[in-house]
Amino acid sequence: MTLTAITRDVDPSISHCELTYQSRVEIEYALAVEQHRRYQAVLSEIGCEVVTIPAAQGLADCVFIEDTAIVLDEVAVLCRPGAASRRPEVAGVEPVLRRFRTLASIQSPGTLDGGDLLRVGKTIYAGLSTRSNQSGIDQLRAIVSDHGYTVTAVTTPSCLHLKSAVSQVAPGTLLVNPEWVGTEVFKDYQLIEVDPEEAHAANALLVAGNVIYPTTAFPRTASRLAALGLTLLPVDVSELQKAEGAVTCCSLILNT
Ligand code: CIR
Repeated sequence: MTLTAITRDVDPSISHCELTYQSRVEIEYALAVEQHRRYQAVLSEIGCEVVTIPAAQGLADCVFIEDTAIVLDEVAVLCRPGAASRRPEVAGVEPVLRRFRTLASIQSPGTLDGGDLLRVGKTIYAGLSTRSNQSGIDQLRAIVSDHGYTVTAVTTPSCLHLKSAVSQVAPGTLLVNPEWVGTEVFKDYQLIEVDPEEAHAANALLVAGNVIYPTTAFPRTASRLAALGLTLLPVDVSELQKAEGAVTCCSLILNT
């Protein structure tokens, strides 16, 4: 079994990205590209086959490929992003996913962003957010329940996506910002809280036992993770963070 990481290049229009909670600040395109290359290199170094889709001209947010799909072992579900500007991104991802999986897709009036979907084993936690609505979540449930998955909706009123507030860092262990998501639904997991001074620190990318993480941006939370004995692989995604991006959003990881 191989791990494939599908990524998508940064488009030069990234400065025109969608923004919900943050103010617009200048994004240095060349640095964003360099940081993204380093992110891809880390994925490659830990054994992923990295497949890269060219940027779609003028689609400012296309680097955030996670939002276009959720890929399970049994099926890939093409999302219908909540931001209308992002819906055309899906067309460029579809033919690549088709090489690896049977496809299903979310239809109007449903909206769903992959960033709102946290899969832990056979459970998918789905954020009800400004981007993902009940119809999108219900459609996802109808598609994946045949394959034995449970979909649990989680309200996320204070941040962009569910995975801005919670992500998996080890088997049975989640990294969480309790200010942004209720933790009751996650009570069966070991919960590591972000440092209170690092609100955006709950997004980590767990791949093959390694935690890809912006250690420089979130040193206090990184120390908490390191204290657990987790292997942290540092990446600097400062330019993508200015676009409200993080580490999970820049790849789709699949067993192939
Ligand atoms: C957006 O607002 O859609 C983009 N600027 C950022 C998306 C980040 N996606 C993610 O964390 N899954």
